[in-house]
Amino acid sequence: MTFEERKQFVEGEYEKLITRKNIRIEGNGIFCRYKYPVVTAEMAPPFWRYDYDKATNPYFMERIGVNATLNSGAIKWNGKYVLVVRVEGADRKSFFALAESPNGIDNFRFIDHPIVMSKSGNPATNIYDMRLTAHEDGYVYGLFCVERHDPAHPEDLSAATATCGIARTKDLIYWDRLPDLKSKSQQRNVVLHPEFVDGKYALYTRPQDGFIDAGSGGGIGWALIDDITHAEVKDEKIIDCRHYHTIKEVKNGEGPHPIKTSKGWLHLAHGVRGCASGLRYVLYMYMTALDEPWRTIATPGGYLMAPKGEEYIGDVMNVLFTNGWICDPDGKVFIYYASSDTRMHVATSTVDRLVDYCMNTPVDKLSTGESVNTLNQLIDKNLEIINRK
Ligand code: BGC
Ligand code: BMA
Repeated sequence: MTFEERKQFVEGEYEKLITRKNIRIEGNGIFCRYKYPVVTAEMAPPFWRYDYDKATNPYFMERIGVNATLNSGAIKWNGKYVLVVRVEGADRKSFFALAESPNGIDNFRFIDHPIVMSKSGNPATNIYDMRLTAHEDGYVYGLFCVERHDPAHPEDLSAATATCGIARTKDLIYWDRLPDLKSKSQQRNVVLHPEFVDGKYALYTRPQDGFIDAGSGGGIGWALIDDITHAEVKDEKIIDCRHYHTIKEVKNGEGPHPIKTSKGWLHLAHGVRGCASGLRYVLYMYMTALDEPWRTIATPGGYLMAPKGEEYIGDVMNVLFTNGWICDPDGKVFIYYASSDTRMHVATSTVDRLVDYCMNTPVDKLSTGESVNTLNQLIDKNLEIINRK
């Protein structure tokens, strides 16, 4: 193919992909998946990946590869469904870029430039997994993981540290970077609560012993912050604990910030357990009290969503991860999740359904005997209804 032919081919394939209509799949009544992923590496604009100058790129070859589009923050902005996508290049560096859709389920298109995130003191080697919060103080905050090589282990090339980076914006384009969160432990999966609590900013935290190990970290934490421009975790309490032989035995972490409902705050999180093939990441939910967002009031057992079909396959297999959802004024909820650190998907539900799910799904009583009892109660109740006829 000539330069012109290749250019036409690349642009044609891209447009076809971007404008493909998504198809809703009826499921278990709690949520609906969609047939196609909403953002993939192939949806990065050709002008990010190709040099359009015939003199310097006579074969119209790709120059800058995009490896994956994953763990995206989400927000409704000027009537559009906006994702702050974690884009990972072929060089393993992640950055943030905005992709917008008119309907939340397809036609996501990246805006021209990725976000240029300014430095805060110590420069980062990588940044990823932004949680967006339109806070009642009037700013939109982005909290994300900042990864650096661990200076304590210069000889170990894999030794890293995880810190929470904080930036805020009024337009999603220009971001003011604030100092990184100070905390006694390393932190990943930190999320800003949208309202002041006792006049303070409130964070969902995830203390961890090391870069990978949650260790004695215990689970999802809660901390009040005096000054967001010099944020420091002084006191942290665990509000959603890990347990032996559950979907969150090894780690858990808050997803996006919780959705406020008349019945309480709806939380979406990820849980991790170990298995012979590595770590298995699934999504789960819980609810906390309206007036005390740190107090759990509903803890449905098991997972809400686990990998299915092609979702199992990717750079990091057996992973579903979420850090973004959007709740429309009519109560429709768009859950944005990534599969296997490779691509973004959407699932839809409603506030009413998700509250019903949280309130009426049996809790995990932590043993096989209890699980069979719970199952038998439902079977007995159902058989009575069925046999009544
Ligand atoms: C990766 C993250 C991952 C973390 C812990 C980082 O280097 O970029 O995707 O969650 O390591 O495994
Ligand atoms: C984590 C997360 C994600 C990632 C997941 C699986 O620790 O913070 O970045 O999706 O691992 O690799």
